[in-house]
Amino acid sequence: MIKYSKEVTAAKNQGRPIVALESTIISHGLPRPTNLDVANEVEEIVRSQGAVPATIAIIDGEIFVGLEADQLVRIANDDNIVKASTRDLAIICATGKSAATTVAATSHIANLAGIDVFATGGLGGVHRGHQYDESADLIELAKTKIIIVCAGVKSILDVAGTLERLETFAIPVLGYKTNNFPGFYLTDSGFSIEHRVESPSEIAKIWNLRHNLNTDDTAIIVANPVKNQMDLKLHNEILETGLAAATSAHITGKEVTPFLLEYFHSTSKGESLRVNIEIIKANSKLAAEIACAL
Ligand code: PSU
Ligand code: MN
Repeated sequence: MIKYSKEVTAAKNQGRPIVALESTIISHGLPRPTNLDVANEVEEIVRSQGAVPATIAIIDGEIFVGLEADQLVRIANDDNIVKASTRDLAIICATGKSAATTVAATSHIANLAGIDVFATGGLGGVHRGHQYDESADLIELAKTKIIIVCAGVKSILDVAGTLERLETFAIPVLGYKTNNFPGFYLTDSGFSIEHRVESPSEIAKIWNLRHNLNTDDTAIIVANPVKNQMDLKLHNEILETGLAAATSAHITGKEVTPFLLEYFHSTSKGESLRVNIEIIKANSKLAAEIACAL
């Protein structure tokens, strides 16, 4: 079912560390042409740490773990690339379509491919004011063994609600050198987290002990706060107008998150884009360090 890039095939044969990377951030999270540049730079960052990048996507009905250069270009530039969550995978494959994978779908495929570490920007979560709009990311992370490095959940979400759901699902959250849960664009979402880790080797130790204790059915979230956060006043203004714009435009379902991210990028005149890029680069570096530590 799964096809591997040349680089990932070699890494698997040699037992080298591999880091899974998500593709929805490329197709639906970042504007063109920056998206392709960032996708390439992120892969380079993983390599520079001694690990191998495996960007995951579906192309013409086939699942790829690791993309060749021309495939990455297609994910970044083709208008027909849809956003696929776990429930869409079999349908996209059966119909021969092409899709970028969300955190949920990427985690699922990475786990099938035997990859333990995954870097993304921000997780999906519970949406504000919509009781039943909860990202399938949470459901997938509740049943998939993977270490996911992110900058918390997007501040466009109901952060308190999302943290409660993570607790319900028994998904551990580790603050990387912090006790404050990060808010994607913001270093601190205003909510604290109990467990703090200081190094990739500490995370590797927890990963291994979880296995011994048979508490390893879920993902582990490593929350890595952005260093140079978005201007707080600008952030809060855009958040308020963006949520109102989404409601009045009747945006629903899987369009909500891309709509809000695009609203931030266009309204903040590059500021949210700068932060988003910093986040994904820092998370990929940390994920590569963790993969090496494992
Ligand atoms: N992080 C980013 N940009 C993104 C996303 C995460 O920096 O575009 C994507 C991920 O693919 C995540 C998805 O899984 O947003 C969540 O969408 P939803 O709320 O529809 O589940
Ligand atoms: Mn949703």
